[in-house]
Amino acid sequence: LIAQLGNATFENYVGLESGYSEMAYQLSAHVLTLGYAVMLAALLYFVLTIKTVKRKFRISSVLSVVVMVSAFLLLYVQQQNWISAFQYDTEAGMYMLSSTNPGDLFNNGYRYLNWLIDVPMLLFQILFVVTLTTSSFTSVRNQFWFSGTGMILTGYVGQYYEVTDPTLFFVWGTISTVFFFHILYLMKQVIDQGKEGIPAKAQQYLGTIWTLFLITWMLYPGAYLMPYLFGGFTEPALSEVAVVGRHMTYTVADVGSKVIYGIYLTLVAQEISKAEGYDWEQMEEGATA
Ligand code: RET
Repeated sequence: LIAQLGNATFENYVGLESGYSEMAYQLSAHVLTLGYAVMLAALLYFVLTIKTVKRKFRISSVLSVVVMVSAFLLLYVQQQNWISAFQYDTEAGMYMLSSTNPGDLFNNGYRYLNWLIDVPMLLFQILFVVTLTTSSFTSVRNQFWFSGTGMILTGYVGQYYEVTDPTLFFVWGTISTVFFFHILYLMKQVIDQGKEGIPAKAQQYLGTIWTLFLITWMLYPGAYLMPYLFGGFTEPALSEVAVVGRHMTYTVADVGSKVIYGIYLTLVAQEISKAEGYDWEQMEEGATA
């Protein structure tokens, strides 16, 4: 198989070796579709709520809009990539790697390059909502950018080796994880400083954002490791369950780290706006009275 597929990801190996059952193939296609549909719906939320926060917080909503548009396009392409890479084989009764498809093999690389835009945007976004007390905005922003792109580029290289060279796969994955820990450290500082001097409700929301951040961002390395989580860490499992598991993990992670995170940041900004005398609900009533 390696002679035929080389550095292709394990989704293709499963498609060539055993193929996908109806449920595994369709579930994957549907989960990928759900992913881009949510991004388009949430795009409307971020546009429609922009005036509910004070002007100084609106860049956060704009960054959510940027993330939604880029994620929508990428996840759409990712779904098209899935349905064109595999084809129903009536003899086998399974979806096999397509022999007639002149296009791509399946690859998660679209995601990684999309993260190159989204990860820095998501990290910058919170800096427009919180006020840093001891760190400098420019310094944190540059470190977020440096470690965000470092984490993704090293992971992108590593994912090519998930079947052909487990050692390289784990070495690149480990380098990527060093950058990831640096991001977690910075984010904890940003959130702790941001909690100072804001309304209790907004502090609570920031606490939720930290938990959400920790859980959803950890799902990405989980998805990277998926073939090894099922294969006992020695060799990748060529199993359709692991493939479906990876699609689901990515989709849950994407909705949490981009959409729910953006909504919570809007809630924080609404609370602080209100405390600073900008009450959009009152203003609306005033306007219609
Ligand atoms: C990789 C490689 C393996 C090690 C680690 C990784 C971390 C990825 C993360 C991605 C986050 C992406 C987000 C995208 C939103 O649009 C690259 C999988 C640690 C944390 C939040």
